Amino acid sequence: QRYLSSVTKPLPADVKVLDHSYSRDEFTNITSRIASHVGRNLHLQKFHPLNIVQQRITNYFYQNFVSAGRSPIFSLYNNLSPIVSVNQNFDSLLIPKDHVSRCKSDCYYINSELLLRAHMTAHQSELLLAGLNNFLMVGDVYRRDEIDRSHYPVFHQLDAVRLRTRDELFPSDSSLQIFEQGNNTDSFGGQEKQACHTLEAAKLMEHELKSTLEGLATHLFGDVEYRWVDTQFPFTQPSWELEVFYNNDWLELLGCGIMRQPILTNSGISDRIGWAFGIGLERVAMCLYKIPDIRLFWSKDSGFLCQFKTHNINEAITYKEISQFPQCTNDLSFWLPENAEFSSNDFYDLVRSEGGDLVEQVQLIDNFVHPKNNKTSHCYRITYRHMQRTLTQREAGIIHNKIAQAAESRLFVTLRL
Ligand code: FA5
Ligand code: MG
Repeated sequence: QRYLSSVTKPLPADVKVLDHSYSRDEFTNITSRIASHVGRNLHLQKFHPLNIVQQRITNYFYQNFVSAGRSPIFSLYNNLSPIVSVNQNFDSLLIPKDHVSRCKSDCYYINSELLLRAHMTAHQSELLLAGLNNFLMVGDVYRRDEIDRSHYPVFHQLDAVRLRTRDELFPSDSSLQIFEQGNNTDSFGGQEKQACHTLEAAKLMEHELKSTLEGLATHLFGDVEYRWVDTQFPFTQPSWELEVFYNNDWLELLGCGIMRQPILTNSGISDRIGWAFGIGLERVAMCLYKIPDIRLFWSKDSGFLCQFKTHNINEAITYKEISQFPQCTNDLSFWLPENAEFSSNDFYDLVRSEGGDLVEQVQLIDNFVHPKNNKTSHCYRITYRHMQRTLTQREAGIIHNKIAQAAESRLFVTLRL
């Protein structure tokens, strides 16, 4: 009896996510490891490859959809909380009560009412209800999955919605409508259009959607081969997937379709037809930058992150595999010489010659002028890593001291110890 109670430790009564406590119930399956990813916001982190990809996609929409006054008509929501209700993630999108995607085995539930969103589409209805007609949503999504080089339980999506009125679709022909009392178009395989839409409106929307997304694929990947694949989503009809042929393989880039009309009606919209899509950011970044492992996106390793430090988001970057051996980081602070020139580049050259290939990165992390004696202090963070074996902190320390001494004798700095 005593043994049993010590191994089956009672679970804490509450689930903690982002410093907030939620009550646990029979649906709870979120782990603290998964909860620790909430709030990392990789898509908002400057110079992160997912942030660069997000910017490239949003720029495409800003540039290609402008008002008469030439301002962008799409607005971007990239800070929506990933904690959503079952209603947001499923019900509002007409996902049937018995649909497999609701399973506990597929989602991270906080409890029977709340979960970590499984797709960005979870926010579609609330933004429609807020009155938006053209919007982009970006964020982290959570699905229970394996951890390997292409799967991770947390990834990022960008979703978009565009609504159109009759006058916008058919400005020069007042006889064309967007709605009709049609029968279900099962004669077209149920795929061609929803019963309430006219064929003209559905076809025009399909054309705008597809040409927009083909343009996006070209914007991201250049002159790429692509194909459209029919698919099904509970919230769009018809629905498609766009695949691109990249690095000798067909890659599913995104899912899209004409929004099911009851989603708009339920948000109080009766005079518009809409299209929507959702694209995975990791997929795009892994292809664009040849990143071999999806786990790398979560790396706090500067050897990964520094490769994306670019001020030109369209720069062609090819990721170079970093050593799997751990880094050692040491800081070096000194006062600059008062009677001699000093430039950071001199120091970088000195570090390269003293540290050789063991130095992965050098960053100036602090630069200040002492208010009383007017002397300038620099602090550099040096990251060491051996490419073939684990470098001990002691070995790194020896090189670090050599660098410090060389800086003192050759660059005339005064070490601050
Ligand atoms: C969806 O999530 C739909 N919400 C997309 C959508 C939005 C359709 C609006 C229609 C209208 P899906 O599960 O296929 O669909 O995911 C969409 C995209 O996310 C995929 O095309 C892919 O690029 C990416 N994705 C999906 N699963 C993963 C995964 N395990 N790892 C990385 N990326 C993924
Ligand atoms: Mg899919």
